[in-house]
Amino acid sequence: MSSSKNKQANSIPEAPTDSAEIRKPEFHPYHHPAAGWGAAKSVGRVLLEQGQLVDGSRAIFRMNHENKGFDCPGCAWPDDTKGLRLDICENGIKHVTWEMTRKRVGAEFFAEHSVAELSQWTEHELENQGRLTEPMLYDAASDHYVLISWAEAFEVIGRNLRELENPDQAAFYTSGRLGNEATFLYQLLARELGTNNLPDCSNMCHEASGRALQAALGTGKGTVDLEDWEVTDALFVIGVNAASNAPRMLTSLSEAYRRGAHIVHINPIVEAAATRTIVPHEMLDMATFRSTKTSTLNFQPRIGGDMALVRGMAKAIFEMAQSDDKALDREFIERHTTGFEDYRDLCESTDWEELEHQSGLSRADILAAAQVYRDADRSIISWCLGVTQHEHGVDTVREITNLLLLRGNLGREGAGPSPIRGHSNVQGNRTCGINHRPRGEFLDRLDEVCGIKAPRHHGLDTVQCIEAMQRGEVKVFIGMGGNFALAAPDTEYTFEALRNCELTVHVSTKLNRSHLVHGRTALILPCLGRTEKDQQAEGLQSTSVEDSMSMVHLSVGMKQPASEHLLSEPAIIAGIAQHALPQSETPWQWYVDDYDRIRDTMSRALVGFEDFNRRVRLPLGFRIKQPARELVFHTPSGKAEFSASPLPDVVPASGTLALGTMRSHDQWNTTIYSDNDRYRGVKNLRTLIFMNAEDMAERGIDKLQSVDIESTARDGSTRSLEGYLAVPYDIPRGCAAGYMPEMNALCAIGDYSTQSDQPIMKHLKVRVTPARH
Ligand SMILES: Nc1nc2c(c(=O)[nH]1)N[C@H]1C(S)=C(S)[C@@H](COP(=O)(O)OP(=O)(O)OC[C@H]3O[C@@H](n4cnc5c(=O)[nH]c(N)nc54)[C@H](O)[C@@H]3O)O[C@H]1N2
Ligand SMILES: Nc1nc2c(c(=O)[nH]1)N[C@H]1C(S)=C(S)[C@@H](COP(=O)(O)OP(=O)(O)OC[C@H]3O[C@@H](n4cnc5c(=O)[nH]c(N)nc54)[C@H](O)[C@@H]3O)O[C@H]1N2
Ligand SMILES: [Mo]
Repeated sequence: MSSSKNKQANSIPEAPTDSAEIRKPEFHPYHHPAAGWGAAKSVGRVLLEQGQLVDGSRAIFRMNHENKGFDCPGCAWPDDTKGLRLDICENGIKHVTWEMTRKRVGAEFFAEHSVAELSQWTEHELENQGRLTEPMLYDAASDHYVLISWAEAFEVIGRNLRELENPDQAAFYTSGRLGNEATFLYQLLARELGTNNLPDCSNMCHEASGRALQAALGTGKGTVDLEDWEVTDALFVIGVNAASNAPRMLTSLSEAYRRGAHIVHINPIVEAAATRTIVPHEMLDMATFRSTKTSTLNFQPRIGGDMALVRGMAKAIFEMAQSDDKALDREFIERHTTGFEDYRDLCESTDWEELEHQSGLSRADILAAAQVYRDADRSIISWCLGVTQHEHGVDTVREITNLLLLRGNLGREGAGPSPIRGHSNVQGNRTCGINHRPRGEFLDRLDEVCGIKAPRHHGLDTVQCIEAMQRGEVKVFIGMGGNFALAAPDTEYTFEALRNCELTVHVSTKLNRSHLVHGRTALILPCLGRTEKDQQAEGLQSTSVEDSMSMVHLSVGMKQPASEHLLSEPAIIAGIAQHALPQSETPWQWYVDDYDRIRDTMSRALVGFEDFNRRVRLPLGFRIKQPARELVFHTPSGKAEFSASPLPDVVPASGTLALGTMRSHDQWNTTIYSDNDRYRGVKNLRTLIFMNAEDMAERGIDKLQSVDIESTARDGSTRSLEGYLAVPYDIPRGCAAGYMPEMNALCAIGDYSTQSDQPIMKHLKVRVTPARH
């Protein structure tokens, strides 16, 4: 359908435009432990580049500290519960420093550069200009963004929303770092207006986990916390690149290893966390280069092969149970579950050849994994995008839950499911109402507490929202953080969809692609970052966030704002609401004056937030209760439910490869810090494809040779990227990997999971050939 090279309007530039410095791509396999001096060096470089050597270092010491500092705006890994002095990591530091940069983007910058010109810049060049400082309006006549006052900006949005024929013509996107208080106001605004169109980054991330856990256990979240990680006997880590994407997990992995727990990594790629690490906060280890192992076993299934592996492990447990009456926890199964017999029959009737073929692992490997699971009294299974971004993501998470149920690994210390969430508050966003399919009870309570009449019909998720914009049915798009244009699948299609809007609004800290791919009217609204002081009428404010393990705690900014013109996210939402809903009885400004007032309302509207203002001020905050952890299951049967789904066929057809898109070590989603990927041994290169050496040889492709990649969608349409470099890598045959967001050009809009509606970002069907040009 499209070729995305040299078509600026509908694609993204691939190489820096401004520098003579196009450095030579390099690839040398990496053999050092994760974290340690390589990480320290990389942090130093970012601190220097952003002019933050002193302030940045000071801030780092205030990060993730018991309600006194700000929460790291990076990943959702929980904070150390023992008040660890330096609970930080390389990528968290890079992330914070990126926000705290001294560089600024104000009206003068936009006067100098037209949108057409900025469209030629790379993602790194755009974000690296620094913090946005003033509200800007797109001026079509000059093709420049021009200064606008906040009052006028709110009026533009208010007018556009008031003039819609119906509220479902607006969509309210959230990227998962919005604090809980702003989140609550944001969903209130959408629902008071009359729509549940609340697409969010979860739609591309852990939607599958939420749906599977809800169906199986009656809760959409994991049930374990960090203390469980500290006592478990076996940890299974499936489809997570922890060293890059949740680096503080390295501490937990190495501690687990030291006390003799088993750690099993399941990933087509042996990532850095699956080998050794220098524990990020142990300075002595840094000085002496002492590293700790973070793995006892590694299995490399084929892409999409996890469900077959997990089913194989269950089958092995059933086989063991014939002579070992401790292999199954029969009492637990009897008392707390339904559907056991069907699941057992299904496992028994699936033959080993099929399991080996679909998982890409030998029976001996599957048995070895099962043995670790059998020998552990308590097991935790954790997973991330390697499991969820597939057609059968929901089935796979349910299969993981089935395996846990077989040995009663639920509702007791050291055992249970542990999805690793992405953005720092993506889990809190859902808890506080960002959900395009809200439950009736949630809305009933919201209506009662807030005096509104929320719509009951479901709203649009990310993919549906793009399709609706493309058809002209959604006319106003508001992005509360994030970089929708690039994060979403099918770059060209998504660009067209956004350009089709009457109005696009982005509340952002940094300049990004979404500002350049805009609607007829477009606004950029700059906001405070998490590191900054948030001063309102009643004093300095704090916001709260919820981590991957359901701990809710306060985050307090400590830096002077990047500009005096910035508003907080709650203030921006309130400003929009007052203009969009002139008759509203919600006390928007009163809420913004003192966030305690928002929290008081939330404590009445949200289950689990009782006494919110007091509990959130406890030293470590509070944990939202997970009923499933107490073995209370809000499922139709009142029990934990086994599933019995057929195994999908994930084996690529001859000549094609299964391609997974992922992050490098030097990026935060669409934010690219550099073109290096240290742990994977890559320098100065992002337009690459990791391939098995034999798959390369078969196609006559040499190391770092230029190739073309063509994906084929379900509907038969094709998309392509040209001039990518092939990197021979330790990955199973038939599998390949490369970086998002560049490779989103290959993801067809219609290729989303029928189970979770998530775009299938980890299993693209591609053909790779030597480059034609
Ligand atoms: N520094 C940094 N931290 C981040 C982010 C970031 O961009 N940068 N992003 C944040 C966000 S929003 C999220 S959601 C998380 C994402 O965290 P991850 O899930 O680690 O993200 P990816 O980079 O997509 O890596 C996916 C991993 O799954 C593996 N994989 C691919 N396909 C399969 C498969 O079929 N089976 C298995 N078992 N594994 C597979 C890949 O080899 C890779 O190791 O990280 C969060 N943390
Ligand atoms: N192919 C492919 N595509 C993917 C994925 C994949 O694995 N493969 N992963 C998906 C996943 S898991 C996710 S979560 C999405 C990520 O999607 P998004 O969350 O939409 O994208 P980010 O890149 O995290 O957004 C970066 C922008 O956020 C803004 N920002 C930063 N801090 C703040 C703040 O404090 N407030 C506000 N208002 N704005 C701020 C900055 O302007 C910055 O440019 O991408 C998805 N896309
Ligand atoms: Mo994510």
